[in-house]
Amino acid sequence: MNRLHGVLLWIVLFEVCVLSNANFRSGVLRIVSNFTNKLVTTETNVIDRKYNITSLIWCAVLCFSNEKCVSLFFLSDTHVCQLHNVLFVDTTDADDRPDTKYFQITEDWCPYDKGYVVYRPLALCYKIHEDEVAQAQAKLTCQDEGGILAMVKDETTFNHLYDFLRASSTIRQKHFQIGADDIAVEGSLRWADGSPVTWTNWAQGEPSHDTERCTSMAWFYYFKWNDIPCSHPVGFLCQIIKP
Ligand SMILES: [Ca+2]
Repeated sequence: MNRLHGVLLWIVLFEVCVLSNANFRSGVLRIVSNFTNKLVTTETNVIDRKYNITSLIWCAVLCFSNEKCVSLFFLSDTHVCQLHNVLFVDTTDADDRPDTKYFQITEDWCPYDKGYVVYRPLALCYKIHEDEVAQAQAKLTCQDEGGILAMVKDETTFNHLYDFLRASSTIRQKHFQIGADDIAVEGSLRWADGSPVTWTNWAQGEPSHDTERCTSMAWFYYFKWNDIPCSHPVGFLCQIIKP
């Protein structure tokens, strides 16, 4: 893989045969170039680590074959393939490690070139916006990208977003708006797609005020929910559902 040195963005499209069920699926492997020669060594988000993997393509096949795999480190000198259930976004969480490359896997329906991350078990992809804006602007920004504010309709979705937000230092201590509000009818919380909110994950003592009609995942509540004023500028999460 030495020929890839110096390539800032390398995308390869290929068909992956999933040996367990013989289905063919198409996937995209995208280098996360700012992590070149860096390795995240914390074990928290490792879902598998394989040795004697001599090629990047084989490492990618292992990742595509594991539905929870979101990203991989490939150590080309020692032939180690390390799979993760999240995408890391902060290089300060990684150690220097020569001959290492980091890749995000994604699918062609997910606009990874705009910063979206696919999570196959939920058939959705999502994007963190760290810029802090009021809910109306957050909604517009998601719409401009072909998405909507993220809907956290069940515990499985929450757990994945929790893992993702907790995995990187720069986002671990920020609040993120999600797409639940009761702007239309006070006291009747609805998701961004208009469906009623049935599963909730409020932090203790929340929701706290009738005037707080939008919702954020609050870092100081370990990303459990806090009702907030809709005019309050906060980061936000967009999502795109698999067509
Ligand atoms: Ca509140």
